[in-house]
Amino acid sequence: MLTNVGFAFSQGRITLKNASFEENESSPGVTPNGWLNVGALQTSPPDIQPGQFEVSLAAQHGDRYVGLVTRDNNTWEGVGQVLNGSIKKGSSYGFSVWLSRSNVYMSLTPSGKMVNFNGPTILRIWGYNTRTKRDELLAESAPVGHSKWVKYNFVFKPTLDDYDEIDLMAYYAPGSELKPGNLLIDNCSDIEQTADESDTGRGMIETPSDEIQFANPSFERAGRYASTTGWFVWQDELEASPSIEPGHSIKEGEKSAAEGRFFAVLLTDEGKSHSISQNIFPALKKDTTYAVSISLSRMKKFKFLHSGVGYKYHFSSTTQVLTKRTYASKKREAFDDASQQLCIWGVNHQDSQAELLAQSPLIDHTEWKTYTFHLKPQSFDCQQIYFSIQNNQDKNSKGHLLIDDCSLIRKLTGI
Ligand SMILES: [Ca+2]
Ligand SMILES: [Ca+2]
Repeated sequence: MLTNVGFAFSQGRITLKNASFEENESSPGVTPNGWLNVGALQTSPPDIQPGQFEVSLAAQHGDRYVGLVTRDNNTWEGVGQVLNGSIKKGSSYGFSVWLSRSNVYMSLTPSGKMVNFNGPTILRIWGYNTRTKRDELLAESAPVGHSKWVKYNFVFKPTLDDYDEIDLMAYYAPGSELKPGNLLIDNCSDIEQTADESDTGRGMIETPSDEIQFANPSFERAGRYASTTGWFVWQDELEASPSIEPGHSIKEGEKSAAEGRFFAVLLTDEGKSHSISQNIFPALKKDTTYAVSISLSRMKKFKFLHSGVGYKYHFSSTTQVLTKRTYASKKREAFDDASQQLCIWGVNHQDSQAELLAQSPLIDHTEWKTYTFHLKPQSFDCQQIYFSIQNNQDKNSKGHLLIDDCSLIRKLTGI
């Protein structure tokens, strides 16, 4: 009797190799030791995190974890492992894993655009029989939209075959098909046979409260123009392009940043305004109040440099195309005849409408000051935020505003 119990126990528990992804150094495009790369052919393997693509979340267990992405060309990453044993048709198994999503995962799309792979994903767990080549989707998680580690518990029961390999795959969360996303995985449990056959297939989670993080919130990512640095840019028929300073129109040492070294400059001219925007995740919810802080300043004199090469942008909610234009010669043009205010807009992607969520006062100071804004969408959820500038008393004025150091967007409760 005792022997039988012991036998059943050893049959019923499978320990994964390198289950916490500790055996490799942090590195882009590395298949973890003991695992297989089961992503699409001719695409890069997963990443050992943190430290790659601006992912900074500390490991849930040990020092490292694996990062998987979903791409805009219908491919996604995954890791698989041939098991030391197999999971049996008709038996139930318990398995847990810690999952998260990084708010920032800056990388190139297959077509070469630098974007933030921060969309939500789900984890799909597949069983695979290396002999019969049969596979089966054993379980999938709820959407992983949070940026903290959450333990997901799964119970699964193979129905078609026995499986001696399991594959952990990132896949688009419902409604986020073809969105660049990421899934962080750490600390896989043993796979353990269980008598519990309830709730087969779907992970159970507690959703933590969340904060929304801008990519490149302080404009420190190197790049001459904002568009290559995690922000979308719209120049509204202005001849000039929004710039990152110092280094373009402002000389090094002429104006220090509020935080770090660099800041962004928006211009306005006769009611046309530059704007910079980002898709955010999770979306701002209608009738919910959020707070964000942003540092603002201006220059007494500001002359934009139209240099020998400029860029013109075509813009949509998710993509941006730059075309180069060449100026005959360098010229400087003043954009400093009136103070400007920052406008913060929320955009709903389904109906492409924007709602003005908050405005600063007119910024007439040349030192940096931090303003805290309350954002409460009244009309719809907002998947995108953009900043523009104006002077509401002098709409035709020609001016500029310096922006730096955007905080996390925090949900406020009780308001
Ligand atoms: Ca780990
Ligand atoms: Ca900065």
